[in-house]
Amino acid sequence: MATKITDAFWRRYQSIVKNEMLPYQWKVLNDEADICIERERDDSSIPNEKSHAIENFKIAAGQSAGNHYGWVFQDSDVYKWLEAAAYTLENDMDQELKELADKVVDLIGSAQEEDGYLGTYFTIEAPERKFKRLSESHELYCAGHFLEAAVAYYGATENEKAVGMACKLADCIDRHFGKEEGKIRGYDGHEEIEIGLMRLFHLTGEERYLNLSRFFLYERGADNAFFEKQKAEDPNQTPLIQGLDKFPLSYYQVHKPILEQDTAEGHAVRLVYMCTAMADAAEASGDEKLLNVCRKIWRNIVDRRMYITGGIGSTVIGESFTFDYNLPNDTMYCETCASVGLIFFAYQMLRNEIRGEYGDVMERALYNKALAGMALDGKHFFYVNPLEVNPESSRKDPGKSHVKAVRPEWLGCACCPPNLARLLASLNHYVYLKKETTVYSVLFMNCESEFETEKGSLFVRQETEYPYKGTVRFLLRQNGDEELGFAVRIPGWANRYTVEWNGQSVDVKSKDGYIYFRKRFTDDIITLQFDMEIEVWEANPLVRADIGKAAVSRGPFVYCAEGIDNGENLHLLKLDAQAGFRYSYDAQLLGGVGIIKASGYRQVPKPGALYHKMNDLGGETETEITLIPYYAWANRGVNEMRVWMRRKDSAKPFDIPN
Ligand code: FUB
Ligand code: ZN
Repeated sequence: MATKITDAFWRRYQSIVKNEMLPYQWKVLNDEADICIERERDDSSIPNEKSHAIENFKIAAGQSAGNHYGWVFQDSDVYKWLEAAAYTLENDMDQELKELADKVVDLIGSAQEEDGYLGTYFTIEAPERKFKRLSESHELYCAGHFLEAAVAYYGATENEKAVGMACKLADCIDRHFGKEEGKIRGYDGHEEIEIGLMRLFHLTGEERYLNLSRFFLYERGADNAFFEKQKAEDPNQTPLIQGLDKFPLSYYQVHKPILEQDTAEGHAVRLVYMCTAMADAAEASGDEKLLNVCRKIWRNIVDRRMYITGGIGSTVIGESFTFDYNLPNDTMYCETCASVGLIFFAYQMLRNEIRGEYGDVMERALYNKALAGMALDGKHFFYVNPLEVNPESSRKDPGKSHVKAVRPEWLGCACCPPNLARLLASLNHYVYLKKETTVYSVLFMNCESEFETEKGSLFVRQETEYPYKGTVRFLLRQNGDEELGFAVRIPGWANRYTVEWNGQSVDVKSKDGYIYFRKRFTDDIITLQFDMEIEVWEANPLVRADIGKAAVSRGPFVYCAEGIDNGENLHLLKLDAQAGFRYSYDAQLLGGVGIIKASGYRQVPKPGALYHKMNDLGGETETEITLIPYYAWANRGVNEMRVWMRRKDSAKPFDIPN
């Protein structure tokens, strides 16, 4: 499958990746950027003097002297950078970037040990501790990221060196882990190797990598005393990551055997990476049991534990899920990496079963949460993505030190910026999905694609003004005489839509969020018109944090109010959802955004006492409320922000269903 994105909205992001993110991140990884690296929360154990990531490789390779610096998983920043560079080269070959990336591959190769082992911390500081403290070591997590980068690099450049190194590393892991006598029967504290092995399996067809990925998944929670035993046996009792051992087993998704897990527990990134690999392995091996686990966890996330922005992770403690309907807006975590992982999980689910809701969640997380992870300049990043911020609270409330009001230049733990870079650069891999002789559209954007099927090739040109207007046109042309399938996702937010086949209106019923065509396509045009209206949302009343509040969206974008447009104390604003909205596109604002103006009221507090008798609270003045897309917030200085607004009207009473 080859898709070339031509879309103005997304090409802008991809050119930011190429021209801003990659060069900037390269400087940071080389400690050449004159920046302030912020700790992601008030915790003095977070290393924030420098990145040192490239220097760690040089030291491990014997090209430089010194000690390892940074997290034990600092290598993964380099691997994600390389993966983003690979997708960027796939989109637009660039000799200079390719030479730089080749050098990075060479450097990683020089740091790889003879037996295939790769991990600068352990090579430099603690060779005797290799694979001995997996709850904290992130050795397999980093390995997984390298495998992903190597596969992407091969895809872009056909450079076999990186894949050769990846196979050597995977073989090293295969020699050390497994059920056989003398091997380690365990798993990493942070899932990721499972994804990397699946990618390597898809590229090479080597069944051992699929089996190893399945081994790691199935071992999770099979012996949940594994970490404890390893720790007890480790002659060196110094932790690799301070404080990690205080978390419960669910933090690592090892509290139960994998097939018994049915809710989203623990560290959010870990969970969605695990689910991504499970869904991939389920499809590759026809494992219905594994797929059922994915389905249950998916339902739990989407129906009870996901923010309207596509963010996940309700607490800073363990960067974790908490419990059903617990979605606080101002203390949550919603790590950027977690939404990136949710997009991966959703796409793998869609590969297993064609249901529009998977594409809907991809779209929600992509246009809102993921994009919010980065400033419009591509050089400032959020790790944590709040739905409500009061900058004074962030400054003065120690419980909110993780809730930043503006994006830092870099973070002590820099997992998110390169993760976002690799997602944006690889978007062409997520626009469609091909299964047998049918192509399914997943995301809407201008692009051209060529798909090879067993029954000939299919060319598809997609034309749209998405994300601002709801018309999407597909031009389809095939080679070969047999019928091919083409299916289009109907976005969950579209209340109404029309379909035309070569200019004639047709009545096509959707099934699980998709409409289907099976034809011999000869320059045929399918035109869909989704009604892109402004929608007002309420949360399930069990979400305590959102009761009496409303959120506004239009098309794929969730909106928010910022202080710069609406004045201070956004909590005093009440949205009058009945009074209608005004929408306009402002090309000059925030790189071009659709603005929503709403009618509302501002409560005017009565000065004086802290408490008043009811009905003696002061008055309200009419006001216009300005809303901007959530992803664009915090690009105009330090600012209050909120997604969920108090509602002026309470909704009409609902009839209680029989
Ligand atoms: O542990 C590696 C990465 O660092 C995780 O995925 C992020 O949540 C951050 O903790
Ligand atoms: Zn992250």
